[in-house]
Amino acid sequence: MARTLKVAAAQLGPVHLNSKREETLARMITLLQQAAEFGAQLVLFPECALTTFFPRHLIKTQEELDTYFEHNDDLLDSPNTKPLFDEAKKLDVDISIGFAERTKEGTGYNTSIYYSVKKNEVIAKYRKVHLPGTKEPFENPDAVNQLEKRYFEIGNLGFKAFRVPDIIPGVLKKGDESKAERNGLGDPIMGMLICNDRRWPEGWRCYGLQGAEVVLCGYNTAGFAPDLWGTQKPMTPQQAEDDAVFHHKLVMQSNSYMNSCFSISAAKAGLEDGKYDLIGGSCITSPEGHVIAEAKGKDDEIVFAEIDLNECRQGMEKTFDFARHRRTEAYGLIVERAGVVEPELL
Ligand code: CDV
Repeated sequence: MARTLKVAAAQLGPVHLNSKREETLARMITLLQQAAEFGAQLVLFPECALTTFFPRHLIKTQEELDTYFEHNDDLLDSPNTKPLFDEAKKLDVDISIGFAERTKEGTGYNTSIYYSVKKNEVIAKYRKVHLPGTKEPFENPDAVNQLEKRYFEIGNLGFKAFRVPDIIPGVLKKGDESKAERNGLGDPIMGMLICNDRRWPEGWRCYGLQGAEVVLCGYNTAGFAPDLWGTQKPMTPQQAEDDAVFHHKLVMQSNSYMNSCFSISAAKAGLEDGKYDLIGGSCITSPEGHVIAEAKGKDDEIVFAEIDLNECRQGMEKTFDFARHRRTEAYGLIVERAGVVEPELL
């Protein structure tokens, strides 16, 4: 039985410091409607989709900082986001969306949730683990800052894969296990990453070990940020942006391949706040590592594909059959050590 899903990345063009929340939400609703016209059952929105990518700015007051965060635990009820979920309900589409989360206790996280329209509830939440950049701004006043370590705590929910209920008819359910000769017959298994996380194979592998078939990743990636990335090989802004898109696709394709899963990535793209360039490159990749759909530009755009999750089986059962081929006894360093310790000098 084919296990097909129609999926979309909703790439957003720039959202500015002075963009009105209602206007941004209206754009997202338009994208959702366009995706539904394609027949999408699931639409992924970018990291911190509702506002400009504020961690590039040194924000001086708590009052201003608060305007970039969602304070309501329940996005389905919050006036900032309710219209998007209402539209998803109307269109019968699942959505995954990234936003800055402020908990009741006051902790900030860079968060992403998965909303299941069949359940009419948020069925999974992920908080970004790999926070890039610095706590303090760079000394260079022209640098593009990345102050996520200042505004967010490290995600505390781990990499927990989840099944998406009732999105594919006829799949194997609990209680039918007698029929289960192999994995890959149930409701689709998904995982979420946020932006910089996609560059770290450890998170992908945690999902791979839970049989994830689709990894969702929203992002805001600067096109030109030499202070952040280093300047060993000086580049023009265009060369730097081309390289950033290359690295984005490289990690989406290679990690999809090495974990035998599809991936969907959605950018916030274009020139934000008048001068900060974000790459496009939203794409859908296959378990064999191919890009099967990608954005053409850097504006609001739907990237759509119909995928068959059974395509994950080839890698999962052959080259990357983890149970047969992984050698955990040799991987101790990966969890014992964070930084590099070189062998002794000769
Ligand atoms: N939002 C991000 O996590 N951005 C980072 C950069 C540019 C440091 C990224 O990995 O794309």
